[in-house]
Amino acid sequence: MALSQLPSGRIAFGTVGQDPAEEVVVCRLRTDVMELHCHGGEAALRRIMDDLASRGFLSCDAVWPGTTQFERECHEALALAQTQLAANLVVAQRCGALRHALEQVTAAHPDLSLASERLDAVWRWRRAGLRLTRPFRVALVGRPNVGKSSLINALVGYERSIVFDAPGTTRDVVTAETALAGWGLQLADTAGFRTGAGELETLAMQRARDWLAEADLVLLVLDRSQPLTDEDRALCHDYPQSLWLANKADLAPAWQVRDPLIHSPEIAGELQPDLLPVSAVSGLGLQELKQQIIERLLPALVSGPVALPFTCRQVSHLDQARASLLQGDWDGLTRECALVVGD
Ligand SMILES: Nc1nc2c(ncn2[C@@H]2O[C@H](COP(=O)(O)OP(=O)(O)OP(=O)(O)O)[C@@H](O)[C@H]2O)c(=O)[nH]1
Ligand SMILES: [Mg+2]
Repeated sequence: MALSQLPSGRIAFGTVGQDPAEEVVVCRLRTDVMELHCHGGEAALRRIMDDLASRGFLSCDAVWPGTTQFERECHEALALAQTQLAANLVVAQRCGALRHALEQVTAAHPDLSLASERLDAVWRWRRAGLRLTRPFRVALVGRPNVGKSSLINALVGYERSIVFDAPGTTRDVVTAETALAGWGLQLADTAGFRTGAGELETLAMQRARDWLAEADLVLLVLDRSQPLTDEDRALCHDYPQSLWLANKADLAPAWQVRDPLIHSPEIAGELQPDLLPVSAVSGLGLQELKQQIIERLLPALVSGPVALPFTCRQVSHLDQARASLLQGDWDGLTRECALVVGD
C-alpha cells in the first residue's frame, strides 16, 4: 500500500528509499501529518529525512510554527526520560505544572516574600529536574579492599565489578546504571586510594578524582573490621560532604561508629556527618543506604506532579527570575517566568 493511501490513525510497517531500503513504522496522524519510527543511528535518520524532503515532506517544526521552545523541550525530554517517573514528571510539566507554579509566583504581587517562597519551591528542584533526562552520578571512594566494588554490585543487584581479596583490584572507573525511587542513577566504582602506589595505580586514582569532582554524591567507604588508617582519615578530610559508610558491619568491629577519631573536628569540621553501618555481604543497612542516597540527591520526595525545570535554558531563566525578585523588579520577574515556559 502506498503511503498516500494509508488511512488516518492506522499504524503500518514498510520501507522508505532503495538500495538498501530503510524499514520504518509509520502512522498517519492527520491527512497531512505522518509519524515515523526507524532504526536507531544518525545515518539512517538522516537518509530517511533527506529522502522524504526530496519528495516534498516538511519536518514537524516547519509544519507546526506555533510550537514553543518549551513544548519542544518537553518532547525531547520525554524521548530521553530515564524512568517511568521521569516521563510522568515531564508530562506533568507539559500539562501545565511548571506554568501554573510560575503564574502563582507572579500572582503574589506585591508580596515579595510570598513570591520568593513560591519561586524557591520550583528553583530547589533544578538539579533533580536536569536529571530527568540524564542519571544522577554517584561515585564510591575509599582505600583499597574496603568493599567498594562489593557495594556497587550489591546496589545494582549483579556482579558488575570484580571483587577480589587483594588491594588494588579495581583500576579504571567502572560504571553501572540503576534506578532508585524512580530516579536514574549512574554508580561509579573507583580505584582504591592509597599512598605509595605505582604508576598505573596513580593514573587510576587521578581518573577516579576527575570522576569524583563531577559526581552529584560521593559515598565514602570505610572498613569497619580493620583499624582506621591515615588514608581513611585523609579521605574523610577530603570528602566531608560525602555519605560515610562503615562497611563489613557483619564482621567484628575494629572501631565504633561514634569513634572520636572519625568525629574529630579536624576531620569533619563542623559537619560531623553520620556514619551508616552497612554490609555488602549480608545486605545489612543497604535499604537505609538507598534511602539516604535519594534523600541527599532530592530536595524532597516526589508526591504528585511536582513543578520543576528540566533544561539548562529553563534553569537559567529561573536564575534570572530570582535575581529580578531580589531587586524587587516585578517586570523582570514576570518576563523571566514567562520565558521559562515559552520561547
Ligand atoms: N565480610 C565482608 N567482606 C566484604 C564486605 N565487602 C567486601 N568484602 C570483601 O572484601 C574484599 C575486597 O572487596 P572489594 O569489593 O573488591 O574491595 P574494593 O574496595 O573494591 O577494593 P579495590 O578494588 O582493591 O580498591 C573481598 O574479599 C570481599 O569479599 C562485607 O560487607 N563483609
Ligand atoms: Mg574494587
